[in-house]
Amino acid sequence: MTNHWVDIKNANVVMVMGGNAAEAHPVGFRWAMEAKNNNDATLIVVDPRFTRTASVADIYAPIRSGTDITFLSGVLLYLIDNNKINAEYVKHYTNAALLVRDDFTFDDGLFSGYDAEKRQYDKSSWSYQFDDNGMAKRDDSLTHPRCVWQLLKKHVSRYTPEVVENICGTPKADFLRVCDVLASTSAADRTTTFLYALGWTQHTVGAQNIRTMAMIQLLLGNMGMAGGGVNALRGHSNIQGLTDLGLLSTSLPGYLTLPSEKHIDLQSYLAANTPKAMLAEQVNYWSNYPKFFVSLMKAFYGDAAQPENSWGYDWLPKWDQAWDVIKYFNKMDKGEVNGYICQGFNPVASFPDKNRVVSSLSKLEYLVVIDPLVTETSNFWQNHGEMNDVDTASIQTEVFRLPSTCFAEEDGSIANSGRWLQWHWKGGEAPGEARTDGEILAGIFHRLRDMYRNEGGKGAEPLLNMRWAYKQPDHPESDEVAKENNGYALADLYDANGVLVAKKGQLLSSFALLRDDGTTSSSCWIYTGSWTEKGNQMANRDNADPSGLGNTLGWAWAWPLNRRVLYNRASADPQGKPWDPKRMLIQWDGAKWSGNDIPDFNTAAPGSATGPFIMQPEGLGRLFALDKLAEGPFPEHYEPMETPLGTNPLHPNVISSPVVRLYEEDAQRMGKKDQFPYVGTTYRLTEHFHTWTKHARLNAIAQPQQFVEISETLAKTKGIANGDRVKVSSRRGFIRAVAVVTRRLQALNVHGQQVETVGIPLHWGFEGVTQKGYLANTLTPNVGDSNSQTPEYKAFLVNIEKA
Ligand SMILES: Nc1nc2c(c(=O)[nH]1)N[C@H]1C(S)=C(S)[C@@H](COP(=O)(O)OP(=O)(O)OC[C@H]3O[C@@H](n4cnc5c(=O)[nH]c(N)nc54)[C@H](O)[C@@H]3O)O[C@H]1N2
Ligand SMILES: Nc1nc2c(c(=O)[nH]1)N[C@H]1C(S)=C(S)[C@@H](COP(=O)(O)OP(=O)(O)OC[C@H]3O[C@@H](n4cnc5c(=O)[nH]c(N)nc54)[C@H](O)[C@@H]3O)O[C@H]1N2
Ligand SMILES: [Mo]
Repeated sequence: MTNHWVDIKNANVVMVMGGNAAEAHPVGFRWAMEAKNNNDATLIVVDPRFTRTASVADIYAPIRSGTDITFLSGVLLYLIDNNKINAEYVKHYTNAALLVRDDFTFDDGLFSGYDAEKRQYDKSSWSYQFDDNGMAKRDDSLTHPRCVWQLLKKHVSRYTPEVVENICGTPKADFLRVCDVLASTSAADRTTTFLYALGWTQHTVGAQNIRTMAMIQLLLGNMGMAGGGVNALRGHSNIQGLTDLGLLSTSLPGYLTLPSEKHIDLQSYLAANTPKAMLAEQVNYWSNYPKFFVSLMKAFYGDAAQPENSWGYDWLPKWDQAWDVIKYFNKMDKGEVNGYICQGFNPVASFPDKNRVVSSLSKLEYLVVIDPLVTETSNFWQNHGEMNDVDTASIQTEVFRLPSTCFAEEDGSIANSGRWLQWHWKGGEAPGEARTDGEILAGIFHRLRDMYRNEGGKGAEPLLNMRWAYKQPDHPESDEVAKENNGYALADLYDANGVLVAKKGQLLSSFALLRDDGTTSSSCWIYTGSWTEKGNQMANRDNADPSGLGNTLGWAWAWPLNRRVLYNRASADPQGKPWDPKRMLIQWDGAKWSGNDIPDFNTAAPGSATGPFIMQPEGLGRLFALDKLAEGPFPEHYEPMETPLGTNPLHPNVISSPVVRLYEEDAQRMGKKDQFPYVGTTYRLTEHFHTWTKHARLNAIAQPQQFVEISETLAKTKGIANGDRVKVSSRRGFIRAVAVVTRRLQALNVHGQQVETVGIPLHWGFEGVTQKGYLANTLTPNVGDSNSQTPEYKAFLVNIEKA
């Protein structure tokens, strides 16, 4: 989230699209209700299903799964055509005025630079025009035919209300009503907050869904504002921490990039990742990249990281392409993987195309499962009839189960969606032989390191040189790791005026103190300030809220630097006056910014040329994304990989995303609408958490048995009655379940045909105390978004029959 949970109460419009917050975030959703009940906010839900969130909404609009870019581009067109934008904000805080290269084009579904063979773009034309000083050219009148504003207007001009209705199946009147309410927040003192989750991310165009919404927020002037922002409601309680700490295949902690094989040395790596300002007078905060990176290497390798060895740069792995789960299982299936360590992951239940996952695991020599529970993955080799039809005797994979504790059995911090790090304390001792994940990993680490020491082997340096300075080497404590994340002064540190700012050995109070000369360490720069010489800031529990905005700066600690609303400089106009005085976040006191939040790093006086989007080298919010996304600098509608239309009404030559992440083996497992005419979509229920709570009797009682949901019209066509057993099949397999016939799902009229949706909750499997069920992921396709590699769990093709 750019904002945070409590801040939702400040919104005038709460737009829930691409998520079902009442169901999946029932505690946080209270803040949406608070906005509705106490701030007179309008709650809008746009979802293929009439959900529990929709049941308390002021406006509900249906949409065909996988078509949100069309809907949101239609909103962009509406705002532009009706002049419902915050014009001053757009002009000064976005890149609307910047000129784009002449060779950037868009035609018949493709942007310039497409290479059909590689299924990739050469993105060099997706850039600005630069002057002799390397600064982007601009036209503040916004009339130049190559300025972002004019190109954007042209690009979205195709997304008329009629096109939205035709592609999304959203009735035109519903769409226009949503537009009208959103448009009301272009007023300087009104905001919309967008709450989204997997209904947007789990598509082959997931990242672009979110981006289109972010563009709306820029046009409305809602970024940086209390009650505004781009707010991902994250999934597992600490999944924000997962991305913060770089647990993605091409990331390092603090949103640094893991080197690729293109960057053969430290210099080329730093050059590629340290942006140069694209406009004069910008903060361009990523220009500090080398400080964050070198401090990370000092945390990893300690004294072994020295300038002579480029701080241990060669010890980091270098990627060729994203080594995500899609690629890994593809290699496993080809027999190219010997062993797999599965920690807190149940891929048989949660990864697409379950039958292929099981056959891939069968090709391993060994599988290690680190988990507090028995999972479908640790028992993948067992035959459970149709639910897991394997030939146990032929599977040679050796499975090791290492029971772990869960979060309630250890101290630690949890990062929530609002970037708050909240410390928690162990609630009880773990049962049986369970150990913490840290202990288990430490045990593996020491044994591996000893083997390398004694027997030698390739690529041992990272292990041999790793810093491991814990009091009990076999049992790192959470507080030790947390302080390592925060970071230390490794020498006395002086500022530019020669004043001592931190003594050797002290915890650092801010990432502004980090250096690229080896005198500081921090294993996650954005967490610097979370545990300082003043103590553990994450354990702060003062909920005083003097402004009434809910920023509670004394409660826990938010990265970066306890800032609650990112880019809060944009909450004031260029002259420094808050757009909405009632919701003032920061203001200029004549010498500095201060107010009800920790001011953004923009220290420039009002009226200066310094833009509020300090992480961008031009300081501006990007309506044109340059080369950041795989499909193009503007969003474009592409059909889901398995489309119920079989065409793209906008450009039949380019149906689905031209750059999807798809392996040939999986391409052969894609279905067509003639055999599988209905849209399948998977989702959650409040009563269960993934496949864990089917082990808990109370949850099993609340939702004991697997079901699927269909509309009354589909039920009639197929002769299915409420409560009948049905078989749902896709190109990849089938499941059986009970049919729930409901008016919550409706056929949508799309491009001259009726599109029906089959709703598939995902919580059942062959383990646990619920009734045994088929894994929903038996049906889903293994195809991913080309930016995030997230699989398309929300839109695929199925058939349904009475069993
Ligand atoms: N009780 C409970 N809570 C949970 C979880 C759980 O298992 N149980 N899981 C947690 C996790 S890990 C996560 S990531 C979050 C997920 O939170 P959510 O994303 O809110 O959950 P989902 O139920 O997967 O999907 C949300 C909605 O997206 C809609 N949808 C599907 N396709 C589209 C589309 O193309 N466009 C639009 N606009 N909507 C679409 C679906 O109909 C569904 O109502 O929930 C978390 N919270
Ligand atoms: N069809 C379909 N598939 C989906 C989704 C969907 O919407 N539709 N949603 C996707 C999403 S958003 C997510 S997040 C994934 C989740 O998929 P997974 O990452 O596989 O997550 P879980 O099943 O929630 O948890 C995995 C395991 O972690 C264990 N665990 C819990 N606490 C600890 C701990 O402290 N240490 C260790 N070592 N293990 C622990 C649990 O017991 C569980 O077995 O599923 C994805 N799969
Ligand atoms: Mo998730």
